[in-house]
Amino acid sequence: MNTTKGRNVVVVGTQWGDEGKGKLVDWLTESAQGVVRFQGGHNAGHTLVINGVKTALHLIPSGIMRPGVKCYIGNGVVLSAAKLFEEIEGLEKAGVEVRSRLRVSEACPLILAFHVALDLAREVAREKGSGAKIGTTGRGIGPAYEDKIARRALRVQDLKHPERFATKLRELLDLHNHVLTSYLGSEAFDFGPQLAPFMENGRVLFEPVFAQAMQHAELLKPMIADVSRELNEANLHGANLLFEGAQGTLLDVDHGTYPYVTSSNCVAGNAAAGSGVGPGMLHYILGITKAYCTRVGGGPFPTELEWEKEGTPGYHMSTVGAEKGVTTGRSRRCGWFDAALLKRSAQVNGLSGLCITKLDVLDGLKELMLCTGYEMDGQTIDILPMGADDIERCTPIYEVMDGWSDSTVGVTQYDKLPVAARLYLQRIEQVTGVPIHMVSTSPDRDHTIMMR
Ligand code: 2SA
Ligand code: MG
Repeated sequence: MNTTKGRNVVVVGTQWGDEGKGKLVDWLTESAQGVVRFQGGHNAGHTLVINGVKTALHLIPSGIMRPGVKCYIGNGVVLSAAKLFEEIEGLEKAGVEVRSRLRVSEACPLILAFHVALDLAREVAREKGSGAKIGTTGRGIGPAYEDKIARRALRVQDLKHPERFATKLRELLDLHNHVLTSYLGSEAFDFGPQLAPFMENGRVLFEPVFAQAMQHAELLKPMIADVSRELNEANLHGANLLFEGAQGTLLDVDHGTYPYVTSSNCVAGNAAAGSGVGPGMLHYILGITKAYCTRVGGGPFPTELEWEKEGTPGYHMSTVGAEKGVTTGRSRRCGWFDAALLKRSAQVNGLSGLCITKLDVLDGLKELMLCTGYEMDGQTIDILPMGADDIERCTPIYEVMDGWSDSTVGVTQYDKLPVAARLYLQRIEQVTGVPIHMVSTSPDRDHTIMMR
């Protein structure tokens, strides 16, 4: 990878998230001066293990764990100020300096209490209706992006103008309280202790939302910035920037398994629009790819295995891989590696190279199945089709490969990997057409193989 001055890297998840982006971003930050989040919100969960100490980040870029690195929250992120300050305080308790190094775009749409209420109530309505929940993280992400696209969102910059904020908030509450009570039947809901201070009879109250936002405004003001301009100028002066994707390509609102997706564009191209830089500033696109597949939440998953039954390969992945959501604690579904899915991901992201993570989790499996295409409506296809309805009709076509019994945990040289592991990696490269540039062999940041 070229890490000369002013070269920027985008890190994206190529599957359904949780590919191990946090570790890689942190590791790559050694040669970066700025790390940028450009989409999603605190639905993300990035786990870092540094000197054996585990830290989970949701909203703040992973670069925060490296002293001196600047962190940016771009306009494409939906921001819960409440969660931001929770996270800042947690990091400060652990001795990490945050406030002087974090810049937040004034154009970020805000996530407020009613977005969370809408998210939770909609999921219940979906379950009662079609029975098919999206399985959202319940963080208000979708409703906040809806407000953005409908051009009525309250944004970070509105926090600086209390009267303007109050007027817009009243309008938003009129609309959303109507939806909550008349359409979603929110009076009958128990929204839990987190929302209790903000709600009465299924309606979200103006006063507590406004008061909390104004409190956060004071704390946030020193960090509010013209992130687009700062990134452009930093890069001009030779800074290397790292754009940190959240979730994964198959959760992208356009290219993913729609409608079982998140509400933002997770693909590499959005690093530009979601932070305010030109696409020419995205020099290298690294696709983080788990050596098998996982998915948390609902929606199709062609290579899914039975993962709750002891003794099965799926159970092995789930337990050895500790596959639990970092944000919600939900178990992740597990399955075989899907190279036809990765082909789609390679195209929509324009991947420069792959980083294969969690290879060590496959240690000890006798046989590995690699999906290279699907049977769909009597035809053979070699790339994941668009959207959940078509994907539901796909039956995977597998190649059987030998597993390996030696441990790969902590291996840092490619030629120290077992032969079968190298063949597995080579086959992934062949089918997807993307070179593997890195392999991660444990959550520890030093346990990484650089290929070239
Ligand atoms: P949402 O809340 O509207 O974004 O949910 C929509 C879908 O997107 C999925 N989603 C995720 N999938 C994997 N990882 C995510 N982050 C956390 C983690 C998730 C967690 O790192 O483990 O802890 O549960 C993430 N965020 C959103 C979600 O499951 C829905 O399928
Ligand atoms: Mg995650």
